[in-house]
Amino acid sequence: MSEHTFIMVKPDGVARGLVGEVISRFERKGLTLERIRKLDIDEALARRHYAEHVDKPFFPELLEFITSGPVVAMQWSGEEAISVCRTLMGATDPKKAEVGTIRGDLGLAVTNNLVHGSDGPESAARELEIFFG
Ligand code: D4T
Repeated sequence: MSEHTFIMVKPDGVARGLVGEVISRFERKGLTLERIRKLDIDEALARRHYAEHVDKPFFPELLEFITSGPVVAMQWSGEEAISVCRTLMGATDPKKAEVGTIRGDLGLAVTNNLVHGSDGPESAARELEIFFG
């Protein structure tokens, strides 16, 4: 079943010049890039996007990181795009992510873990609405 998902290259990925690398991996998989925009996330937007994490102990660090520089927000589509993108991204902690995944190949720290991808249809719809309206 074709799905839409929300993917974001986080500030570390943008700062390191890895936007093209991330896009290339999704494109080579056969997914379709439908929308893309570069923006700065302010505190209000961060609290909205990470609503489920605002009370977690790591939120202050996550907030500082995600507002530290521009991000690249994208809408991708394709067959089972949500889980396919999560697989290509790898585990949340890049130290544990498998080699061959974006985080496994390119990342080390759990806060600056390069990319975000929606974890289900509801979060995909919610996040696409937040970033693209
Ligand atoms: P995102 O949402 O960025 O795609 O990450 P995941 O879906 O893979 O992981 P998550 O929701 O559990 O975590 C959201 C975000 O918080 C950062 N984080 C997470 C952190 O800084 N410290 C932590 O201990 C955890 C668990 C990384 C991703």
